[in-house]
Amino acid sequence: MKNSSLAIVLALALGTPLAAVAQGGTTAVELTQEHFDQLDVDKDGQVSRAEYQQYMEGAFGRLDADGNGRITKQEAARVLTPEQFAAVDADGSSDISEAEFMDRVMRDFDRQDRDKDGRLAYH
Ligand SMILES: [Ca+2]
Ligand SMILES: [Ca+2]
Ligand SMILES: [Ca+2]
Repeated sequence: MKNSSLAIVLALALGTPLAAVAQGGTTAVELTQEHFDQLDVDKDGQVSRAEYQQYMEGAFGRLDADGNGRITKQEAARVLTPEQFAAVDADGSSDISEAEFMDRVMRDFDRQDRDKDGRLAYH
């Protein structure tokens, strides 16, 4: 599954699988207004890097059910396919550290931020 990184992020952040989005071979995974509203904490119509980072740190905490600082396959099973899990587990240790998680999601932010102004705007 290529270019599914935003789907991974959203699945992790929102705690819901986005299997439907990944169907049909499309790579155009878009934030819905609902997703966007959850990320846009100060409701200025844009998701800043800080808002995104804060949200993702919270998402990591929610997924790390036993609070040991690592997301295991079991903890992620609800939201990630094995392929998505492997993509985030950069060092192949079979669990996702907070560093691996944040590295992945912040890279996704930068990729989505096409005009590089540090914000994502809903369109
Ligand atoms: Ca905002
Ligand atoms: Ca854990
Ligand atoms: Ca790892």
